[in-house]
Amino acid sequence: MSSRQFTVAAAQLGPVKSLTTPRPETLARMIKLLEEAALKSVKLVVFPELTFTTFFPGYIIESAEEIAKFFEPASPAKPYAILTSPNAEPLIDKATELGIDISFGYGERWTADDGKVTDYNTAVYYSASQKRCIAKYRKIHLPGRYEPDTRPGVTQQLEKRYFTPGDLGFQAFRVPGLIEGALKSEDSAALGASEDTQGKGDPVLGMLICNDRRWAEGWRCYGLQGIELLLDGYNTTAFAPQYEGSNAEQEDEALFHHRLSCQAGSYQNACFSVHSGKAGEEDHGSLIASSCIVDPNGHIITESKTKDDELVYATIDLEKCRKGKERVFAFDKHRRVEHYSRLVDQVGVKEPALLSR
Ligand code: CDV
Repeated sequence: MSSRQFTVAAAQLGPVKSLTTPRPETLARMIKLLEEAALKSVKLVVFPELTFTTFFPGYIIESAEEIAKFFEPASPAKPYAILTSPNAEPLIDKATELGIDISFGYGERWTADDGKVTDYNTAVYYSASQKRCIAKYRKIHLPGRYEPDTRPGVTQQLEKRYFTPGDLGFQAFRVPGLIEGALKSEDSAALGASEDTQGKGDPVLGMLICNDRRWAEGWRCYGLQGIELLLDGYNTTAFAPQYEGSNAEQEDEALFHHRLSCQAGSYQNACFSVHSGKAGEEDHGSLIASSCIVDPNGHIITESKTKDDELVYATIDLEKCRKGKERVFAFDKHRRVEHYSRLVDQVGVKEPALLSR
């Protein structure tokens, strides 16, 4: 094994049926997947967006008290209070016992020091070797709408109602303990100033959540930090009665766009990526499966075969990121930032002026 190899997994979950599905039931399923991961020598397991519950933004929930049940409290004094929440602690304990890092999604209710409360769609990275969370990401691209669609029988997508866009940006982070012999800052200080340390340290990771994977901007922010492995959890609608096409046609198209986004993002930023979905029929609607692991050439190495709980795993070699990073996507050689200002100065589309007759 090259020194930059380790085994990663997407822990796909089948449906979490309803708003009242008992939490311990779902936790037990997650722990079972972790135990399976241990048998396969997996070092990192990625769970879906809003892992612990049904996809609650698919429902119209009127009562503030009911909504609160889907959020975990956090604050500057306790940014990772999720670790000791009864809704998550048994999973954390199991990850620590098995020595497996995990990332998972949940609704985060953040109370700032001035008392302001903000709700986010959040994912964290828990390092088993450090026994703590070493990174947090808050979903930036929130799809759907604020006001429910009032047409009878439609599938709702109300993320703009329940969440505020994330405020943490796309911050890559290094993960200790995954690779033996990774270059550390002390070693690098002893090297000559001209020695290239890129691709030699502890792995560089980043997180996205569901809809974010469709936006090249987030991927590139990570690409510019040398990302080697991107983690992404999702709940993606397979079909909805208000959209055109049969259910099968819509699902095929949803799967095509899911794969296209994951494969393009990995290729264009020369990184591996793990995509972990919640799949199947929940009470609000139907979700695609196809949890997958993608290599830096954009190939899907492995993909789920069911819409149930399923561990999708592969051994990856981060050395394989070097080719793309040093040739086609050697950013330092080929990017032309003098032409990219529109990307940050403009949000919506401005077409060129109309032509005259
Ligand atoms: N949870 C999501 O972000 N879902 C969106 C759907 C609504 C399109 C997604 O991009 O997969």
